[in-house]
Amino acid sequence: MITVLSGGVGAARYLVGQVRATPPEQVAAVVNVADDMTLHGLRVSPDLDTVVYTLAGVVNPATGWGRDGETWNALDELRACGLDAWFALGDRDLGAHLFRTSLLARGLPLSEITARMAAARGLKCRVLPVSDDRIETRVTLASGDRTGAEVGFQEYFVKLGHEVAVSKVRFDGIEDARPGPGVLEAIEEAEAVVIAPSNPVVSIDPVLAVPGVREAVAARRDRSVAVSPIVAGAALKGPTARMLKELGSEADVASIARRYRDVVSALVIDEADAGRAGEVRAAGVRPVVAPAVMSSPEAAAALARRTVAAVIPPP
Ligand code: FO1
Repeated sequence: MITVLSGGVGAARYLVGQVRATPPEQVAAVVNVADDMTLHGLRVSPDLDTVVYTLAGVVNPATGWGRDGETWNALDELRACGLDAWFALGDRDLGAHLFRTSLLARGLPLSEITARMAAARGLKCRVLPVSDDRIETRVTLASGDRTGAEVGFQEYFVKLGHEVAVSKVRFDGIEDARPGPGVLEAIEEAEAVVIAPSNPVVSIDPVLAVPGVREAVAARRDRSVAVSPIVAGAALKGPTARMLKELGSEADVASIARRYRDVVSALVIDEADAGRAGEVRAAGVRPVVAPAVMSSPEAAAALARRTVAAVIPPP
């Protein structure tokens, strides 16, 4: 089993490579749920949907989230009713949200619903929400006319276009959250645990912060490896580099190594960062230099092979 701790778009692209590099039945994605929210009465789970849609080959290729071939009639109707519909739920995507929300209302846990959605899409790998409990990322704004206000993650990310500075991130509900079914086992029994190239602050931290998860990964440190989401001082996607700096870290591979050193023994860094391998080593993490920009599924598969090989001893 190869277990991949995952956020949204970056992780989904890495997972496409992992299921090419490894039999998909032997891959488990443990996915962040702290970006989730309730909107128009619907339960939205962006990272779970991004992972499932991407692995199923039905994701919107232009955005990396949402469905391909999407139409927006329902959104247009909401706006026609006068609603400030800032979060774009497409007509096809709404189907998935109706399914998830109605089954949650019948008392099914998110893990069971996600397993059904993944199986219905023909996925052979496991997609495990890190928790069935509600965890909500809350962000304190540090610039603009709402400085000091705390908002939900999607309000910061989508409504405010992640253009405002942030001074604090916290995960509401995390202390009482329990790991979802199969999550700790997937970490304990894995041949390799991979931290995907996702935003460390808002995608990986809320996975590791679920009580028991960080400890389980740390116990497998020799078999755990991260893929740097930072290449040459910039994020592959989204506001990762800026968030790291705003919250007091550097946006470079050495800082990623320091952040993860208690849970991983190796860090995959891009060839562009080969010159900084010594700083990664000085942080107590083995650097592995490999092309880390996933420009195609083949490139993602090659990255997954190099990543897993970094912590699995040769036979
Ligand atoms: N991201 C945007 O930038 N704008 C949107 O309107 C938007 C809608 C949306 C709907 C469903 C979904 O699953 C994801 C959506 N996302 C949107 C992406 C989402 O905000 C991000 O993927 C994350 O939560 C960050 O990982």
